[in-house]
Amino acid sequence: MDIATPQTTAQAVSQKMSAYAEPLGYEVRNAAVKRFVAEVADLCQPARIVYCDGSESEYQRLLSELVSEGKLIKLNETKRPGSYLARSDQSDVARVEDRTFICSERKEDAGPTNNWMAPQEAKATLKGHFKGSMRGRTMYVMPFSMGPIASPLSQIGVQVTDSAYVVVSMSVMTRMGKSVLTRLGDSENFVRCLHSVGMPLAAGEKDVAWPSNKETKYIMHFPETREIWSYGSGYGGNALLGKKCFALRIASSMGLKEGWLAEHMLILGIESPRGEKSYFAAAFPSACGKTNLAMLIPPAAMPGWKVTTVGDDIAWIKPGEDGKLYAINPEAGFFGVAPGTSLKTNPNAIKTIEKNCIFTNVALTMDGDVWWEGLTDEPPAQLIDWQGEPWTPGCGRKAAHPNARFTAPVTQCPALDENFDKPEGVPIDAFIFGGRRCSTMPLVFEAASWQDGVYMAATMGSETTAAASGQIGQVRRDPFAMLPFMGYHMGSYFQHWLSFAQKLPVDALPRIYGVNWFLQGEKGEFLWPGFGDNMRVLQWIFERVRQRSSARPTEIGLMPGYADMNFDGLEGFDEAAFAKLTTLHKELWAQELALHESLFESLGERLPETLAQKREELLKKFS
Ligand code: O2Y
Ligand code: MN
Repeated sequence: MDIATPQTTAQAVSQKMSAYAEPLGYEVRNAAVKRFVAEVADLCQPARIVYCDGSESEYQRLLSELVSEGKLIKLNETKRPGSYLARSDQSDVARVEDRTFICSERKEDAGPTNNWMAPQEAKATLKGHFKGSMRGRTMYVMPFSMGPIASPLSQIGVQVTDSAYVVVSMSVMTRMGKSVLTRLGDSENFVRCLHSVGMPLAAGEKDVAWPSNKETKYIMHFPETREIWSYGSGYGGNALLGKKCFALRIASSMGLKEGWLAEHMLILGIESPRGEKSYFAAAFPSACGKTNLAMLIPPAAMPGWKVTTVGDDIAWIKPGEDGKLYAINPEAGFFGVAPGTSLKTNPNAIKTIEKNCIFTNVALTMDGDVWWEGLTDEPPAQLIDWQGEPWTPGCGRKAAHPNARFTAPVTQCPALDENFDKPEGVPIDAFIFGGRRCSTMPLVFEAASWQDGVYMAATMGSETTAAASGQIGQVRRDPFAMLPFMGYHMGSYFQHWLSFAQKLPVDALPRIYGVNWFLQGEKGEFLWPGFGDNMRVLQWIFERVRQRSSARPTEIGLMPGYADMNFDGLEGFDEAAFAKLTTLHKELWAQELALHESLFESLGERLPETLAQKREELLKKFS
C-alpha cells in the first residue's frame, strides 16, 4: 500500500503515531491494520483516533454525540423508538457517478463504461486533498465484514472515516467491530477504505450539521491494490464504503480473478403451499423497486405462497462443491429509498423501519415522526421539510428529497429468510433480470440457454423517455444493472458470466429469466399491476425450474401462455390483457437489436464473440 510518502519506514510510522495519544478504543495487534491507520493519520492529521468496537454502547454513545452536535434529530421515542433523522447538505444528496473512478493501471482494464484515472495520478491528486483533511476531527477506524463473519464467501475491510454518521450507518449496514479483527488475525488481506468529508475544522471552529466538501468530491477505486479513497461526500454510496464501492466495484474485480460474481441483485426465497423452496437472485437498475420485490407479500388469492428476504441490493455468488451457485447478501442492513414506500407498496419495509432506524432527508412531522411522498395518500397539514424549512401541502416543494433513505438492520424485516446468515449461502435456482421498459420487452420470458440469458442481461436497459406509437423511447443500457457499479471492463465481465457455462454442470446452472413490470398502454397506463401480483410471475418461474409448467418457444426465448400462469383473483385480467403483455412486436425488436449494436460496438474487442453471434441469430429470427 502506498499512502504515505515513499520514505515511510516502520520506525517513522511509529514516531508519527506518537504524535497522537494512544488510539482510543482497544489495542490492535494486526501490523498491517496499524500501518494503514498510522499512514492515514499521518496524511489526514486528525485530532484523535478511535478504534470502533461495534458494541451497542458505542453505537448509542455516537448517536447521542451526533444529537448534541446538531447532526441528528432524535425522533419521537413513542412513535419511532431508537430512531433518528439526518439532513444532508443540498449539494450532497446522492451517489456522484461523474466523480467516480476506476483507477486500474491500464485504462483498457476499466473499460469504456467507467471514468478512469491512472493510480499514481489519482493518489497524487487525492493526497493533495486528504492532506490535513481531518484536522480538528476524530478519525474512526472500523474493521468490517461484508457477509457473515464466519462465511468463506465473506471479505473483510477496514474503513477509516472522519464522519460519525458514517460510523453509525456502517454499524447497521455491515458486521462492524472488534470481532472482525479476531477473524482477520495477522492477515494483510483486507480492503483499505479511506474516507473523509473533506472539511477540516480550525481550532475553535463550529462544525456544520452535515460536513462535506461542496467543491471537490472523488470516489476512487484501486482494484489491483484493493483500496477505496473517497473524499468530499458524507452521503450513502459515496461514504458507506462497504456498499457500492467495496461490495460491487472492488468485489466484482476480485470475483473476476477468483471465479465468483459480485452482483447488483436482491436475493429472495420462495415457498410453495407444498413446502417446497427455491431461491432467486434478481437484478434491476437502481430505483426500480428491488426492495419491494425482495419483501413481496403474495396476493390473498395465492394462499400458502410465501416470499422471504435474504437481501435487497447486492449478492455475492460462488460455485459450491455440488456445482450449484450459492449466494450471500454481504450486507447487514437496508439502505432503502423512502419516497414511495408505504403500507400498500411494501408493508414489510414499513415494519422493518418502525424502530432503530436512521432516516436521511425525509420530512419531520410536528410530533417528531417522519413522512415522505407516498407514505400516506394525504400529506399531513404541516411538516418540516428535508432541508429544515416549514412545509405545507401545495407549497410547490417536495417534503422529502426524492433520494431520501432509511437505514435499518435486516434482522428487523418480518420476512427475513431463516438462512440469511448461513455461512455457505443459499442455492440459486434462477436469475431474473428486468429493466424499466414501457414497450418491447414482454412481462416474462425464459432464456433458452445460459448464453441467451447472458445476452439478455447484457443488453438490458430502461426507457428514459416514453415510446411513441411504433417507436422505442430513449433507452439507457444498463448491462446486468451493473453500469454504475462495474469495477472493470464490461466486455470482460460478459465473458466472465459466459465462462460459468464451462465451469459448472449444465443441469446445475440456474435458469435465466427476463421480466418487465413497466409495460404501458397507448395512454401511458401500466398494463401490469406489479407489486404483490409479481408473485404470479415468480410462481411461473418456480414451476419452470421444477419442469412443471409449460411455455411456448418464441424468437427471444420461452414464454408462458395465459393458461400457464395463475391469475386467480386478478379481476378483469383476461387473455386480451395478457396478450398485450406478451406480444413481441417485430418493428420494435428490429429497433431494439439495432440499439444493441451500438452498445456492442462501444465495447470494442472485448465484446465476446458469442454475444455478437447471438445478435446475428436474433436479427435473422426477426427479419
Ligand atoms: O444515492 C446513494 O448514495 C445510494 S444509491 C443506492 C442505495 C441503496 C441501494 N441501491 C442504490 C443504487 O443506486 O442502486
Ligand atoms: Mn442498488
